[in-house]
Amino acid sequence: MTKKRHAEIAGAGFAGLAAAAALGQRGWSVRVHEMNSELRAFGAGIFIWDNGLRVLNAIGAYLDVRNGAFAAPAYETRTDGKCLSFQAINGPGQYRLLTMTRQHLHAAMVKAALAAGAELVTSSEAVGATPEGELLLADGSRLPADIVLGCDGVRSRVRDSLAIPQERNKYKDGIIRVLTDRTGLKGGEWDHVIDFWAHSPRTLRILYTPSGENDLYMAMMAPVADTEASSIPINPAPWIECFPQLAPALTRLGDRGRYDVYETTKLPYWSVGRVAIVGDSAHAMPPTLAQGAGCAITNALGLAVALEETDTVEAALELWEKRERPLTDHTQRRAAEIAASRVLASGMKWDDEGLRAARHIPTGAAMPFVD
Ligand code: FAD
Ligand code: 3HM
Repeated sequence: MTKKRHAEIAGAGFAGLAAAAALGQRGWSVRVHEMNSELRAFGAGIFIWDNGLRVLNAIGAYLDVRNGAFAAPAYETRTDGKCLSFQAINGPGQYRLLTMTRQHLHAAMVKAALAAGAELVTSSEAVGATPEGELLLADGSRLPADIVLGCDGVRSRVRDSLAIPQERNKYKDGIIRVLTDRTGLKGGEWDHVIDFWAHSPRTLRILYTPSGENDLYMAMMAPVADTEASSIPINPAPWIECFPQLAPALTRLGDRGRYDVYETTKLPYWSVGRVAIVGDSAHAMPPTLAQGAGCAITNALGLAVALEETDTVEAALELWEKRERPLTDHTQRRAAEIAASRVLASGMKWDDEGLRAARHIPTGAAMPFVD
């Protein structure tokens, strides 16, 4: 009998959990280290397009995700009160896009990783890795593995310990993400995803997103320079002035929400020796195409498949990056152009440039959806 191959993974976010489930399904022993004391998601809501849904299906998380997520019948853009684009979604032959709370997605993925046999360890902080395949923890332990994955997010310690050069960009806008309830905003048009933009009296935007039976996610974009609108706790006055129809939700936000500036990280290569950098640690992108997690989980599954298809870890890493990277690079580049130009204010284009990742069938995820 051959010994099970072993993976040590830093980070129990979407990338780490997808990798853990996909490797566990393929007979690996897997341990995931999460620095936080609880397994939970941070942030508010999330959009998962068809490509991400296919990955969730492949790792056994799809039904748990679909039950409790929201399938809006339409996605609109309204700028200064005018409807600039309207797309029916989630019907037969249409784009599939589920919206949900991050906690809902995370819980389903934790369940899938555990079902695949992964061990999930909390309060376990990674501080680095060696190219030979050791994960280094803050408590001084060195854990040998056949492969180490740095799924530890945009500020990845694993990546930085390997001195991989990074290209980083920040943008002029940022986003307050907040979850509230849908009281008073249900039924008819209030079941649509609506991208509200205002150019006067100032430039602000609210991506209004029903995200479950009672959950409403709002991604509230404000320029970094607009200190009044970007402040936390949220100051409702400038927002209500631009979007009076959302006053019922805007007046009950209290001290919820956080403001993050868009940022991008790009690496010249995604692996060093036996260490792979997966997810935001490798390719953080602005959220404008809602594909950061979609690409992260696609690449996590793609890596597990490449490891199954090749004889050595080195060959798998080469195949993986060659196969998965072009689409991630494209998506990151396009998301960055959209962030810099604010072109979404003139309506979403629903074209191949923007939706290439959404249309893509990820490696290892071509099977029919479970129902
Ligand atoms: P993370 O989600 O950051 O997870 C990293 C995990 O590692 C965390 O659990 C963290 O606690 C843990 N960790 C960190 N450091 C260590 C360490 N040293 N040791 C151990 N554990 C560690 N994507 C979409 O697909 N759809 C969207 O709608 C969408 N909306 C977005 C909106 C905004 C405003 C932003 C900023 C991003 C959005 N994204 C979206 C992108 C998405 O959030 C990320 O791409 C995704 O979270 C990346 O997952 P990850 O697992 O790589 O990293
Ligand atoms: C889901 C999502 N999509 C787009 C943006 C954006 O353009 O900032 C933010 C989001 O949370």
